[in-house]
This record gives sequence, structure tokens and C-alpha cells, in this order.
Amino acid sequence: ASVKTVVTTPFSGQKPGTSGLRKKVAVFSQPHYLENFVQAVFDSIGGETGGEVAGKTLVVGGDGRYYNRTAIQAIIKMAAGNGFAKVMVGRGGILSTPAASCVIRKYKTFGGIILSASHNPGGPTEDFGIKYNIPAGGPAPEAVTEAIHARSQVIGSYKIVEAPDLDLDKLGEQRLGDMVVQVFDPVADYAALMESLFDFPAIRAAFKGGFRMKFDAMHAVTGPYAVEILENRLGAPKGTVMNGVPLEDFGGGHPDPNLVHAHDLVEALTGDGAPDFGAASDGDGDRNMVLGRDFYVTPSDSLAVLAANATLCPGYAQGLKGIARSMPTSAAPDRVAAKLGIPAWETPTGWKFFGTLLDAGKATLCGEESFGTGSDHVREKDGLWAVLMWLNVLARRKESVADIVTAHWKEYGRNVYSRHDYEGIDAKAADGLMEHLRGLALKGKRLGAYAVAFNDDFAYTDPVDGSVSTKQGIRVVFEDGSRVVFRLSGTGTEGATLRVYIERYEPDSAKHHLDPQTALADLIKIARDLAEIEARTGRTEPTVIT
Ligand code: VG1
Ligand code: CO
Repeated sequence: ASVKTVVTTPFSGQKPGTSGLRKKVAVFSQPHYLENFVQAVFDSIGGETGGEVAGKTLVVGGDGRYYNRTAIQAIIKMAAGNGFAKVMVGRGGILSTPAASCVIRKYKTFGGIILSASHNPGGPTEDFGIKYNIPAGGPAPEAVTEAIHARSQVIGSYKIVEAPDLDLDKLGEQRLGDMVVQVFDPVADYAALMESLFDFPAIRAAFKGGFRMKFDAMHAVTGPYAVEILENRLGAPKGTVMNGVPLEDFGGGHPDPNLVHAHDLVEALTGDGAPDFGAASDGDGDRNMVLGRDFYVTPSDSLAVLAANATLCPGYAQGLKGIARSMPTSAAPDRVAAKLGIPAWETPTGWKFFGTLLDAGKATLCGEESFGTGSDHVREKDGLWAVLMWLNVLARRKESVADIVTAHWKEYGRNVYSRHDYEGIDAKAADGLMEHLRGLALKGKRLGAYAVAFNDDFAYTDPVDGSVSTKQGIRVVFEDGSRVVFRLSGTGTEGATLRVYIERYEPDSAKHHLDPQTALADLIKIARDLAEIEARTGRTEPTVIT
């Protein structure tokens, strides 16, 4: 196998967003497009000549979507061309995002490349994505993604080995020139880690005693993980896992675990005969939605409840060091942190901002309102981990999901919360809307019944490494702590998506049962008027409400 240097020219727009570079498959499959980006990664992490990657080990895998295998073959050949000693690749090219993080850490590798566009649809006309995770296991921090982008804009060549494709379905070692390619079982290390954190005997006993759940893998990457852990190791009945076979187009759906897209699961959890517990995960396995019978748990509440009950789980029995949440996530977890006497951290959106806090031992649990929950066991959010933590809590408390959450609200008050997404709006209109909001001076003004305490564009100084991130979302915070937040999505591939986050604290337990859309109606209207959503985007209603 001989190393070939291929001459290339830069593509504009190879700028990683909230979580890696995401584009349509048609964009990624242009000649040199993927290769340019991968070479930019190797150059940025390995110095100008890529010399520092020589002799290192790289983990590679993805969520199994269309183009996964093609991309992996190219990446392996480029790793060989750039002098890596070894590539570890999940069998079939499969590796969930949290499992990739687990393996990167466990084998002390030089990081990994994850192929995923997460919850975005897959298929020849849909989305693809790629991101680099650092040796600590987490998404590359902004300094690294900026260096990758800068490099992609001046790239003139890339290195690749010319060789036949590797057999990604055969476990064990193959050689590509001097480099070893190790195809490994993508589930085993991850499942072992889960078994070390949670009370598997208690969960097994619950299933034996008739506890029932449904897990919707949405034809995405968690199918094999969920079957192995829930059905094989924990003894849940066969068929507990729905849509468990990963498909290149996710069966035509959005592998996004929310009330709109995970409708099979929502239906299964509705009505008298429904199981006790339901959960779903997304394309790459880092998100989770949790349901009880006829009961939806918001991701912000989920983090708060898990934090309050963490010591029931063997891996967290010694207590938590701190709780971190993204800025738009509700303050429910902060209330738990206050009670536990531990710090609560507020970071910008995107898991990459939790890495330093986790590495420094300042936080144990982290979460985002976007169905992301995780801990210091890996450096990504972790869908099945959250499901297992819930199972552990349910098995130990022997109460229903609804009873546990309602009791939590009673103790702490309820942070009533909702997110309204306006998807596929015109990008210029979206930028104009954000500029308009940025220009408002609202301090001291009244909006309806609410007095504005302050408004700003959230900026964050990392408490560990001092790095500063600006323009992370417009906040309008009211005197009583209620707030509305506006952000543009950084994960889409077409037009723009406006996210509006609405939150109000309700101490009165007589009002905790109210539908958040009702309880938040005033604030929802204030947000729409303030941002001039209808006038600027032509939309009268959001496309997705969570
Ligand atoms: C969204 C979520 C954010 C999450 C990101 C990646 O980003 O809001 O909380 O970290 O997706 O999740 P944005 O920029 O579209 O709002 V995943 O499961 O796509 O890696
Ligand atoms: Co995801």
C-alpha cells in the first residue's frame, strides 16, 4: 500500500457547528470534500505536517446512516496515509457517540472521528456529519474546531493510502500497510461500563417482578446496545426494544426522541394497559426521552430528578461534585444543587462546554434541555445511560415515574418549561430577528405582567481554562426569575431554525398539574411579540413544541 498525496483546493463552509460539521450527503460526497475536512482535522491535532499523529491510535465509527461506510473507508485509508499506528473501528462501522467516548478513554487513544448527524434524517438526500473527539473522549473544544476550520480554508493536499476496502464486518485485526485496523464489538466495552455504574441486580429483579418498559431505538444506532443491555443482560422481555434494527435511512423518520418524532413510543405509553416506563434515543445514541405511563418528563426535570436520586445508583453513591446545565435548560437542576450544597454551572449550548468541568472534577452530572443527559463516566451525553439511571431509581424507589416527578415538584417547586422550534425559516430573516433582539434595551421595562430584570446575549467564560464564548443566545430575564431565551440552531443543514425557550417557576403545587402551554401562555405571547416572529418569518406557530 503506497501513500498518495492528492492535490486539492479548499471548500468554503467547512465550519463545525454545535456538534461537528453537518451537511447534506450530496455536499459530503463531492470529490475531496470529506477528505479535505479529515486532513484538516489531522493537521490541526497533529501539527502542520501531521507528524504528531504518527504512531497514534484513532477510534472511528458512526451512527450507521447512509454514507457511513463510504466515509469510514476513506478515513481509515487517510489515517494510514498520515502515519497512525492503529485505527479501532466498530463492527459494521457502528459506534454510538457515547460508546465512542467510552472507547476513546478506555484505550487511551488519540481521540476519534464520529460520523453522525445525530437526530437529523438520513439517506441519500438527507444529512451526514463528522466530528473529532479529543483524547479525553469529548467533542473538540472551540479552539480546536476553529483551528480545523482555519486549516480547511487553506488546505492544498491530503494523504491517503491506495488500497482495497477493508472488511468492516469481520472482528479482529487487519493490516493496511504499516497500520493495524482493529474491528471491535461496539457494544461490549460500553455495556461493561453501564454494568459498573448501575444496580443491575435490582433492575433485573424489577423486570422479573413484572415491571415493563418500551425502548424506541428509532431504527438508529442504539438498537444493538439496547437489546444487549435491556433484554439480554437485564432480562426485559423480548420485544421491549422497538425499532431496534439500525437502518441507513432510519426507516424514513427523524431519529429525534421527542413527543413529535417518537410517536410510536408515545402511543405505546398511553392508556391503562401501557407499560410502566418508556424511553427513546436518537440517531447516534446520545439523547434520551423519558416517559411514564401517560406522563412526559421534560429533559430539564429529568436531570433534576436524577441528581436528587443519584445516590441510589452504585456509581454515584458517594454523591455528586456539581451539576452543570446549558443556559437554555431550566433551572430545576440548580434547585437540587442548592439543596445538596454543591455548585450549579451554566454553560453555552453543546456538550463540548461540559468537558473542562468534568475533567476538573467540578461537575458529576450534566444536562441539556434538548434531551441530553450524562455524567463524568464519558465525555458525551448518553441516552442509554440516562435510561439505565432512571431504571435504577425506579427499581429502588418502586414508585411510578409520575409519582416521583410530582413529588419532586412538591419538594422543589416546578420550573414550568417549554421549547418552541421554528424550523426551516429563511436564514436572512432569522439573522435579522436575532439582530433585532440583540438591539433591544429592556431593563426596567414591563412586558405584560412581567418586569424585565435584564436582557443580554449570553457570554461564557470557562471557569477552568478561561476561554470565552460569546453570542450564545439572547436572554430576557424577568424580576421573578421567569425568562425567555432565543437561539439559532447550529446543527441544521437547510435554512435556519429559531429556538425559543420559555420558563417560569411555579412554587404552588396546586398548579403543578397544568399543561405548560397553558401555564406559560403569557410568556409565550411575550416572546413572539418581542421577536416579531410572525412579521419576520411568516410563521404563526412553531413546527415542534417540546
Ligand atoms: C442541538 C441542541 C443542543 C445539542 C446539539 C447536539 O443544537 O439544542 O443542546 O447539544 O443539538 O446534539 P442546536 O445548535 O441545533 O440547538 V446531538 O444529539 O445533535 O449531538
Ligand atoms: Co445525538
